[in-house]
Amino acid sequence: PFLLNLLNHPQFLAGDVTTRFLDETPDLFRFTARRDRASKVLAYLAEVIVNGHPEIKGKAPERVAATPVALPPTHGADVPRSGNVPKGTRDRFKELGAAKFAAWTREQTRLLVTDTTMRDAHQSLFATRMRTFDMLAIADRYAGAHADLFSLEMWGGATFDTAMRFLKESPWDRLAKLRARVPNILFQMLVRAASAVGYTNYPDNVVYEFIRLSAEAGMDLFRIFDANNWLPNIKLGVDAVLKTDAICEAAICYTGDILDPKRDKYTLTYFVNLAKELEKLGTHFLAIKDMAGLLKPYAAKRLVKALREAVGVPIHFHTHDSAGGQIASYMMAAEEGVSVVDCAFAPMAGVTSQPSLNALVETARFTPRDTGLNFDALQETANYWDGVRKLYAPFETGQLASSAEVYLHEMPGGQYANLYQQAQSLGVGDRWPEVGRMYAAVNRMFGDIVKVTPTSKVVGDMTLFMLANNLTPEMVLDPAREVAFPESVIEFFEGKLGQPPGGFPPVLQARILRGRKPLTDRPGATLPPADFAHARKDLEGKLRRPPTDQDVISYLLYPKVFAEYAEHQAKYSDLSVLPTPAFFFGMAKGEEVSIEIEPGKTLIIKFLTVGEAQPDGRRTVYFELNGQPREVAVADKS
Ligand code: BTN
Ligand code: 3PY
Ligand code: ZN
Repeated sequence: PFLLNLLNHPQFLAGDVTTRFLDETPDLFRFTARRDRASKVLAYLAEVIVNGHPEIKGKAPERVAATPVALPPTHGADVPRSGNVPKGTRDRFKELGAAKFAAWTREQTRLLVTDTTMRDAHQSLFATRMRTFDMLAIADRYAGAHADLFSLEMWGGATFDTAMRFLKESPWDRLAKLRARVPNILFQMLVRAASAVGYTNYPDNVVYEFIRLSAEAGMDLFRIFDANNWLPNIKLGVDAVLKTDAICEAAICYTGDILDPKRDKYTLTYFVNLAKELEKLGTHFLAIKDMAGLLKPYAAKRLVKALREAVGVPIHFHTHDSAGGQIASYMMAAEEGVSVVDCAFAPMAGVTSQPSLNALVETARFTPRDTGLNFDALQETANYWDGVRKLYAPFETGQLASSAEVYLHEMPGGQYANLYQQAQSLGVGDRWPEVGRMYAAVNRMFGDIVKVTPTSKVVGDMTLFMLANNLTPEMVLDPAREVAFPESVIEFFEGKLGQPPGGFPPVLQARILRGRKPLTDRPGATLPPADFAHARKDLEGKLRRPPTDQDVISYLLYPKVFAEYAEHQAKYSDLSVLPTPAFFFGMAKGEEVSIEIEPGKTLIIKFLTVGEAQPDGRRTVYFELNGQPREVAVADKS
């Protein structure tokens, strides 16, 4: 094919060929690149057909593979493409700039709504496994039919890590592709302050560069929180956002119960004082980040009232519906002047996810805080998400209903499905009810901390460690017993995630550190700055191409995960273009998928059959690729 391309090239035919012709004429290689790309995709499909997807094994529901997700009937036709999209919040933000946009937000009477379906909802329901493919399929419709949403939370939190680690796709591509399709609605992301989108504090220059690149890639609003509500760390994240033109939304992480007179650590005063400090840092918005769904309706009323009086920035309320009552909290907050609330489309809402967007909109209808959002438009999009959710059944926890037990264990909604997966892989999945109780006991032992990534992961790790080793809190505290504490627990007590409110419980800390001195300063103040040039060089060798700035920061945040992801890319190419059933469950005999590998270039792949195992354990998988027979040999690992 290369020779044919060369012989038919107009420049070649015209005799206009220099020695640099091959270098300067990339068209010639395009055909080979495509053929190569097709072979890689076939190699992946053959592997999944013969051996299964490593995460799915035995959990592939037969029906799912055969059911394509239906797009809303009005998808496409009535949806204007770029150039002709209705104006949305992003247009307003671009026109006003961050500070004036925040002032505009605070003046609005209608209750504004953020849709978290593409980030927190799937993080909280099925371990952050939603693929870019299923987001892109509905993106045009968002631009066309949902331009009146306040924002889409579609990046950050666990999505960055999970995209590479499990889905083998680029989080940066997801952002770029969604941005191209949805130019009019504000995009927002969740950043764990000094931990960026990771589980440990990074050097300051990594946090600055990550936020700079995210803003450059099209992120509009950054929600910054620290897992200890620790001001020095929050300040770092806020400063990094304020260096860009993006919107800064610093968060107070809510925990405890301000209505309970017996709990005096996380009081109304504590939260109001923290909010005032955040406003002093220069944040444009304030988030109430109720990651576990503990802010009950009457507490929400008191808190929002007090915050409205204490700060001038608009308030954005985030909760999880784990116990089932959180729409009431949103309405109480709405009465007290909250500006924006976080919801997810109904099929992706409830239980450990956000409250239902469709329900919230109807609850507020014909009241002074009517959202003005259209019932039918929302319902059609909800129907789409209903189909998508079914594809991810293997990653669900099986928890079918809300549970008030969250008031006991206080586990963040975003951790639930992930901790469940971890419990399964450690062989304690069948003891899930015990996990909640042990989680609460670990929290008490740690001094009643704020539990949200990454501190929630520390509590989760300790919980699973104690369950797996049949340890009680008394046994852990018994000085006569040797306990090999998990690494994340040691780091937490070393102060590597910052300082929790009220400090560490001294006896447990001394026992864990065995005489070593903990950090009391901001970890970023002493961590040596990352060496970007060195990382770039290191990566160049691994990638065999010049790394982009995005590659470099991904590598600095997740050295191992990024390297493995890059290797997978090199072997199988970009798989985000595969429909989700094919990606996770392979294909059924006779099934055909069409894959757009680049705009206008489609591969039609039909899976025919698998041959008998050869003496060397290999099987041949038979496909048709654009009508031509193709065979792939795969080692059968069964
Ligand atoms: C949380 O723990 O609060 C949020 C969930 C994030 C879980 C991710 S999945 C990959 C990484 N490894 C873990 O053990 N947990 C995190
Ligand atoms: C995350 O950090 O991923 C969270 O969702 C915290 O709530
Ligand atoms: Zn959340």
